[in-house]
Amino acid sequence: MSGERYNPRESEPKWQKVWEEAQSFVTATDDPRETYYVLEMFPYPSGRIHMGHVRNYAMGDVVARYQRAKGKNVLHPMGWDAFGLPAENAAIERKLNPGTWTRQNIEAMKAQLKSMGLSIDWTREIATCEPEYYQHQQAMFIDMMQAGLVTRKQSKVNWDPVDMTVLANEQVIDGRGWRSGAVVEQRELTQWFFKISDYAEDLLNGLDGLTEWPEKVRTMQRNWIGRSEGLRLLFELLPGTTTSASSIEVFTTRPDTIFGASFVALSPDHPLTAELATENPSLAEFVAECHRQGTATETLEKAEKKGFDTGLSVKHPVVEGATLPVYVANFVLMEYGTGAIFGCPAHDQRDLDFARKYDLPVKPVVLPAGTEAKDFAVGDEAFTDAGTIFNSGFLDGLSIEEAKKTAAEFFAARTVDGKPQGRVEVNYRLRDWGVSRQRYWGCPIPVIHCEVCGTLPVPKKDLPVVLPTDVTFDKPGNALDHHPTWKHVNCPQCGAPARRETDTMDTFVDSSWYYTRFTAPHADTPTIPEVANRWLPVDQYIGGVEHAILHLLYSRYFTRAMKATGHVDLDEPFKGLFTQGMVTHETYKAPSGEWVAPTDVVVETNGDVRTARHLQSGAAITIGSVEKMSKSKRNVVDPDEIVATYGADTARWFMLSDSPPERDVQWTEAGVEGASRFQQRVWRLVIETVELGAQAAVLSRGEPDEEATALRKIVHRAVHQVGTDIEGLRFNRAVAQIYELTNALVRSAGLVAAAPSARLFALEEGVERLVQLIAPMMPHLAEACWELLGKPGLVADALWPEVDESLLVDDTVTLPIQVNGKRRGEIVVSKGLPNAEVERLVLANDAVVRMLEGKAPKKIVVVPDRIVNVVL
Ligand code: ANZ
Ligand code: ZN
Repeated sequence: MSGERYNPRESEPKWQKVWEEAQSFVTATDDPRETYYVLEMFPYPSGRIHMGHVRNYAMGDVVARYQRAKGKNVLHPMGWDAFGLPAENAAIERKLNPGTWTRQNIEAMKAQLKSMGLSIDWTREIATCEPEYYQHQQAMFIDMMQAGLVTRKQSKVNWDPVDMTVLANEQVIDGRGWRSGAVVEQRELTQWFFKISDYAEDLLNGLDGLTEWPEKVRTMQRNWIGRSEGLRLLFELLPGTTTSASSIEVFTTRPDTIFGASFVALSPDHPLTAELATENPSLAEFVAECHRQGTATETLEKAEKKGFDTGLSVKHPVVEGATLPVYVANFVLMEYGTGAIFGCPAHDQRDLDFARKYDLPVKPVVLPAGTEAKDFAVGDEAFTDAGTIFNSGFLDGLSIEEAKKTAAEFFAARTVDGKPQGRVEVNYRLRDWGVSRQRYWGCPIPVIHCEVCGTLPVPKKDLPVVLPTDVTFDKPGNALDHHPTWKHVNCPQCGAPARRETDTMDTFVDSSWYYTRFTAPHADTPTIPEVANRWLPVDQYIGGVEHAILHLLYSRYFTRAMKATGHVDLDEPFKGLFTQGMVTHETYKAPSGEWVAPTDVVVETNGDVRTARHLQSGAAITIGSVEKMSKSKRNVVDPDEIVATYGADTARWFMLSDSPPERDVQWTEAGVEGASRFQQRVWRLVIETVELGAQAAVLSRGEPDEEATALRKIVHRAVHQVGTDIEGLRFNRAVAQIYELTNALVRSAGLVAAAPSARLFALEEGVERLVQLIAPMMPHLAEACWELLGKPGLVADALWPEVDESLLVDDTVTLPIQVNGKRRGEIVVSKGLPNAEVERLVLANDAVVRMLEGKAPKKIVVVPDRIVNVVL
């Protein structure tokens, strides 16, 4: 038996079948035990899982299996983020319906996930593209409309004139559509919005309570919400200006710099700009040019600062008799503040670039500490740090913060047009969430437009609004819009012919509540509130940091919206958040400059030198840097191939072992092989233990000797440590503990043969614990070992081993023995052993006996728990 190798290819499918038949991971809601909800971000069904998925799900599965073993009622579901653009693109390329393509992919990926042996409750599987799911999203959309959480308004969008669709800011690259390459236009479209900005303050404050989130994610969310306290400030237009307004209101966060103001600038979309442009064709042309440039914040930041002098002037609010010119500037956004600013070039980089270009004054008003006013000048770089206000009349000598307050109070007390000149205002960078997409493959927005009655929600009894399947993609644009009949309906109120909304929802809506649906996936309402409340918040959410902002913020908002509409009773959906690092791999390049896949490369190591050649042609290959696995660099390893070669347990183990989970992990052949060898090592240890047990069956198990107790201490400490490390998500440290434990057990297996009656028990106990410790990580191997050990039931159902606390305390000390001041040996004794006992042991020590040569020592000095001195 000991020659037998563990064969994952046979073992893994076998145990997967056993778990499935026993319904081991099906979760019941009425189970009275404490709940634990662990969730990995659900995948987009692209067709195949990648190594990033393997890492993500391996981590989640360790947590799920561990918490089950700790006696919790664990919810660990899986689903599919199944709507979105790639399906439509595939449909166009392959002439397949997006639904067919998506469902095929789901089947393929589900089989792959199953081959990983994940402890998932598949009875709760959901796919966001199925009416069973999205009908509830439609119902909640209607609830949100009725609760005033949804609005419909005009907004500027990036419009791709070739693909005939709206593009997200990220899809506009250098002013062109990412797929079509067409120059993107700005269009005003009427769109649906969730009023997330109403929750800006609440979403910001809620972050303080999310103590189990990475600090960096909380910071990213804070910055995204972007709270700033500022002042709305009125600038009077000079008397005689023939515009409908007599003043311009700006928003500023730096009223302390008002004495340094040198111009006022309006957004190209400001109403006053529009008014002036009707009379001024060159201004109209400038505005059109700004629109072509795009509104993506990033584009704006990189773009050259450009302005148009309107010829208007305003009074300087504090410098008597001075005036400031009014420009229209491409970097002023209409959606922020008031859509107008005052520029202080000395202390704002954009303003400085602008001032240099249009030759406007640059007057410094903040003096850096330790600088003389006469020595301070601003060159090409604005001074934006702290300092003392100068050149500023009544603000001179104040700090920035003091000056902000003083200026705000000053302007609040003055009036312009009968209104206070300044009003303190809090602003947020967070915009309302536009959810309309002119796309087929998404959740239809459940609304009907009637010329008489206006825009009405679809009556709930008529839900779901199902996507038609007989669509064609031969024309660019929205296939729903092109469908001959789908959009033609009768008005639910007056019965007249009306038009169905053909926009679908942003796929981020789908992923904003799926974790709630998992708690009652088959309910005929969106949630069963008391069930959702019992499971939520998710105890541990695990996913990539790329979702740190949008997905998590939208989910936090949606939970609040669901609370406002009575679907759940909580604010924060995710109690613990963990963002895992990426999986990387070396890159390989052929002489032609093409990337070569790792499977086509043979790497040879000669001492410290590693060389590579092409597997088929033998051509020399350059070994490049280690990069995130990506198709473009071809440095990907296919999970299917790894599972076929090494088994899922090896892949899981390696993913968990090599680096801290929040860091990147480099996939290497050597690493996987090491993991595979470890698997065999555990298997051999179990076989050996069983054989020793069989040989010793006739022996009665005696009292454990020192050797046995030492081993038991190692075992119990490992059980304790692995548990704490898994709870702290330090999987690599848990793995390191297990390696150490295995080494200790392998060593002691050799010693057991010498004294089976005293030591076998400790070895058996240790090996059994080892099998339980590896079970969350290598569940198939663990089941096979459990069976071999003759344990009843499944290790997947076994409770986490109890730790004998008395074995955790280190209750022995090693005392050095000195004879006439020279170290001659040592003894291990229990802590606090009485001196007389210590003396007795010392006198029996071999080295001491030899040196005494039969005589009695002059003196023995025992320093308790420290050292023993023998004087001859
Ligand atoms: C004068 C000033 C002087 C400013 C100075 C800054 C530095 P945050 O902090 O990000 O909220 N601003 C206001 N509305 C704007 C808009 N619609 N588009 C572009 N820029 C706008 O930024 C607030 C600052 O950004 C405001 O404070 C304003 O410029 C500018 F030394 O006012 B400041
Ligand atoms: Zn009507």
